Amino acid sequence: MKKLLIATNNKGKVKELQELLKDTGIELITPADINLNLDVEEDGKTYTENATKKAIAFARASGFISLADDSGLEVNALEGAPGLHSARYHPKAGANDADRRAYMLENLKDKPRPWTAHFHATIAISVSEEEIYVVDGNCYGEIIPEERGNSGFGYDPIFFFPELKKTMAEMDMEEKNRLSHRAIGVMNALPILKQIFGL
Ligand code: ITT
Repeated sequence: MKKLLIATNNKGKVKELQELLKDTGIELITPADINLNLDVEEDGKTYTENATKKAIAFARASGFISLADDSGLEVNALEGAPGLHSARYHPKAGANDADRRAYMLENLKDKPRPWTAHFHATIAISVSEEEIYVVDGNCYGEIIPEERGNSGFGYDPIFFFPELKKTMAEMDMEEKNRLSHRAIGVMNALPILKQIFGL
């Protein structure tokens, strides 16, 4: 059976992608499964460039078909920031997810609410250096000034769905995996994966 490498070093993404792809009949492997330690410099100007670069680099290093995700949170009151730079959105090196959430709230505190925002995910699948597929997904909500919930990762505790009255961190994985940008991206990738893996 052909294998698919989940080409990310982000443990939160690994868990979600494993769950999203678990009933496809595709055998999933992670970088940890094959002792692959690869840090790809994300110097692209678009999500597509970064996702493609990561998928190709992991495919090249492992020999496996690879699926990468480049994602970010775009906040309208911050002119779309942090966007592509969401993983590095903090002036200090060594900052963690909680520091980045606090930094975002600090930057938003004088701006009028609601702080509307959306998550974006671009998924790239590299079969070879020439055969690359790219799809994406978005999900819409708003940033709230206090953290709620303990699930998920990254900006989930401050990303709120007004119609559901909960943050992404107040959802279990099953619910997040029905609504998230990544879930929609994977849904859009499924026909491509089916074709690649002959399912
Ligand atoms: P890889 O490049 O190894 O996949 P990364 O964390 O560096 O891991 P990105 O460059 O795509 O990945 O950065 C995306 C950042 O956007 C991520 O670190 C979070 O801060 C944020 N983010 C993306 N998806 C998210 C989600 O579902 N929930 C909360 N925050 C998310």
